[in-house]
Amino acid sequence: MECTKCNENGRTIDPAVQELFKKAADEGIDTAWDRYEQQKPQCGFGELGLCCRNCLQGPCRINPFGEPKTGVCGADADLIVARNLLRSVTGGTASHTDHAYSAVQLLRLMTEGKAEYPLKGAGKIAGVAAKLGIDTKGKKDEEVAREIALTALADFGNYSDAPMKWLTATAPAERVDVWGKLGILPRNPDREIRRAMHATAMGVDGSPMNLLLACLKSGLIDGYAGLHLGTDIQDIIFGIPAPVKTEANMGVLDKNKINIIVHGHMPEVSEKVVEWADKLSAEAKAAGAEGINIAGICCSGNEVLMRHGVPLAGNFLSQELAVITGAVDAMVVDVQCFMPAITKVASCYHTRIITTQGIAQLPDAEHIPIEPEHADEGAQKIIRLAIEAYKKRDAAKVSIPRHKSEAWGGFSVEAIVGALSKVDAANPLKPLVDNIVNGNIKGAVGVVGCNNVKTTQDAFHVELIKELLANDVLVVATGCSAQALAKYGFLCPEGAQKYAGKGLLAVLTAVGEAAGLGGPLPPVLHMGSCVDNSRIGDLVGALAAYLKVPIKDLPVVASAPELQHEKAISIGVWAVALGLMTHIGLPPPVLGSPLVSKVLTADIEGITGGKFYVEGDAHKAAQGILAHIMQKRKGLGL
Ligand code: SF4
Ligand code: MSK
Repeated sequence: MECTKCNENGRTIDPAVQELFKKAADEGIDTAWDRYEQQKPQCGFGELGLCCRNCLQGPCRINPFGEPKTGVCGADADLIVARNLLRSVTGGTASHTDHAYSAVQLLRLMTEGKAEYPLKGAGKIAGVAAKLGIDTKGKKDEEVAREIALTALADFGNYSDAPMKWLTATAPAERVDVWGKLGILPRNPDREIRRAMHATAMGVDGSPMNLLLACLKSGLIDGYAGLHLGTDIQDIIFGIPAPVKTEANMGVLDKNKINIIVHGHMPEVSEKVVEWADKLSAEAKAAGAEGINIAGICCSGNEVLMRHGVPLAGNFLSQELAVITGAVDAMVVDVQCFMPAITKVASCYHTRIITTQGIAQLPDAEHIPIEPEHADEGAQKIIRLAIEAYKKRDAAKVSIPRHKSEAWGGFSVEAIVGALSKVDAANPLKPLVDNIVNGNIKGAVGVVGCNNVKTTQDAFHVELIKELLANDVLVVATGCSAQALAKYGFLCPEGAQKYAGKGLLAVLTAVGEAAGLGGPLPPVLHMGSCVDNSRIGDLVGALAAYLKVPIKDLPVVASAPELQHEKAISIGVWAVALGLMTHIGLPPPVLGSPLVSKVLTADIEGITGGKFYVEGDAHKAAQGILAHIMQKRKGLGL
């Protein structure tokens, strides 16, 4: 599918969403973009991070152009901004860590025979166990899996001052050393999250620099107690993803089938929905449908795309529009990134919104818990509710845009190394590194993160990546960024000819053909969901280890062009702690403090080797990223 120009309001370049805007307008339904207009002008103090509500003497706000320069307690702009930033990073960290904790508990219950999930990722167990120093000799997979789960839980129960094991076991040793010297190695992740909330309370930490160090620590908790832990455990439970073909955008919805959308982040929910949709397809047919069609939105979609090739209906800002097709019978949500507005939109149709997690309920939704011990029962109820809803579908209200693109997913590190090993079995990373050295590949960019109503949906992802690919930059993607790129043909082999520069195309073709794909690899490799950013971290760490240099010296950049969630900020802080320049298309609310802004975009480079790079124009951002890559190449003598 070709990307088209933005519609008249500059809202989106997605033609399917544009089409559905017209339907929404005809039917009098508001979406996030309409609500954004109603919010304008948004509060300038809030945008700059200069509002404090941390005690009941406030809210206090700092005037960046004059008085007052302090809040009632004397906190100035730097302190208020740094405190707000730490709360925001910690919010993102808590989200990922709680998500990972659920997966760990599920694995523990599975090893006690108490959870209705089979162990599908035996291939992951040995590698994770080796990193954690768990002896596997003579033990069954379930026994080792249990020790892995208990090791993770020991981190959450750690009452000593020793750093958390998952970090020291999985992060590059050079980084652990740097972070140790900075005094930011996290201990028990829950304790550190608690401490960050405490430090930012009224009358506790008054040092902006100390708070910024705490931000880095919080980023590390996100990286290792959230992302890495989450990916490792989910791969053990659900299997290591392998390349798989699918399709993306609203055209994947099928008017002849019962359409169920999985939305959120937890594969323990989306996997069960996929399983029971298949098992209950006869009931769907008995209701007059041709079958059950599961489609994804956000990272629940990414999880089942990576492991089963489940198609994508859209990314973050598409969620309401998917319901507006009138063809969605049920939307099943778990945690994070579903808008409270979806129940109101759904009330205009027959669509059932189904919540599944105790911490994430919606007043007008159906709540069907998916819990480890009763997941099958819950999933069956969900499918049957969707079948009932389908019977009430109003054909006159159904309009599914035809737009969709072929897309490939499933590029775990194991899958990428597997493909490279077809070129050099003894030394799989060698072909990649050789091509970086000879300049066929200039460098690599990991593009991640969300959509945000403040920027045209998908435009930044697409324009930035087009320019980087044309300049022979290898691109990997996760989250809603991967979904954006999926919609416009960046995730299929044909996209390589269209978008990749000569050098990059030669490499993608050589690896793709050696791996038996009969053509090039897609120009953008989909590495998974937001927690799967750990896969990007592992790939970058492996490259650094191969070259025997720190990550900060590699020609590698991270980018979140259209970020919206606190999780995107905490992931970004982790990337900066790893030593990566991290581009963001929108600034977080820190511009009210020249000190904090300077530390994040400049001074921190002298501490971790990474820094934030804020640029809201796609072309300028591409040029800035390319300049950084060339500078790093020069540093390596390339
Ligand atoms: Fe105002 Fe200080 Fe209270 Fe914040 S902590 S609301 S700046 S008095
Ligand atoms: S879902 S965090 S909108 S990427 Fe992971 Fe998408 Fe951002 Fe949510």
